[in-house]
Amino acid sequence: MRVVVLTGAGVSAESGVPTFRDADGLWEGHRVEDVATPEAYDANPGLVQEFYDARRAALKRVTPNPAHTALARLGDVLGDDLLLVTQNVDDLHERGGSHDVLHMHGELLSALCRACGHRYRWADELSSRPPCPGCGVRELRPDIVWFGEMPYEMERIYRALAEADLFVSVGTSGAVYPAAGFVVEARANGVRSLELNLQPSEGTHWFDEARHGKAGDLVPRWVD
Ligand code: BV8
Repeated sequence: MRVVVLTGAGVSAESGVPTFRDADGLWEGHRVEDVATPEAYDANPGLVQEFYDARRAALKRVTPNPAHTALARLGDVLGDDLLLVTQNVDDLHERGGSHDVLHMHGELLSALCRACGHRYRWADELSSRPPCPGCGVRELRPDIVWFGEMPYEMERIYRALAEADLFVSVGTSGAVYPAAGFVVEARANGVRSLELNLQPSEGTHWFDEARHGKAGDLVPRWVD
């Protein structure tokens, strides 16, 4: 069976990673426009760098939860028949045992050179924005897809959505596109869809089935 799973901040919530739009959300203290856009970075690179440095540092204090490890078990069973796409920029899927995770919005543990486009594993000294190891230009930035930027590997995602037997969305509000439109893409291709979320998402009406509760409970029950 070919499965596409999309995860959002809700899959990491029980690990202690703040979500974006819940009461104590991540954007608290920052307007999205102030930190998650290329314009914000150009206007105030220090603020944006601090925002991502803080989230990267917080990764050391969190651990995968049963939702992450259940999705890793699913990957062990399905192999290449599972495409795990995450909107999250944390590394909890990998630390939970998943392989080949598709980070459509980039990763905290990666840096991108705006001059040559090369992506690097993050190292703490990159916070001081040294010259790019590849091209020598001082244009390294967080490897995060900001609003108005094209998410990574969209072709691969749409191809998988067209060929899947099942699309499962876990822990996302359905507030941000193009990820929020994946369920519509699945339906257009006759692919069954399931939502696993704490509460109905903005797109819940598009899903064939929706189960509401904590990812740490719902995902292992669905996988096992
Ligand atoms: C693009 C990285 C085009 C940053 C992020 C009008 C209509 C449609 C679209 C648009 C529009 N105006 C503008 C747009 C486009 C825009 C967009 O969608 N805006 C929205 C606000 C309307 N999208 C973009 O700009 C995208 N790019 O469109 O490019 C283009 C075309 C050609 C060429 C170039 C460009 C890029 C969007 C990516 C932005 N980056 N993240 C960072 O991390 O700092 S977005 C960010 O919010 C997340 O990555 C995530 O993707 C997104 C949604 O967050 P969620 O993960 O869903 O988290 P949220 O808090 O919202 O929800 C958590 C859910 O979990 C809740 O439902 C909650 O109930 C649940 N939950 C909580 N606890 C649990 C739980 N569930 C289970 N268990 C629990 N324990």
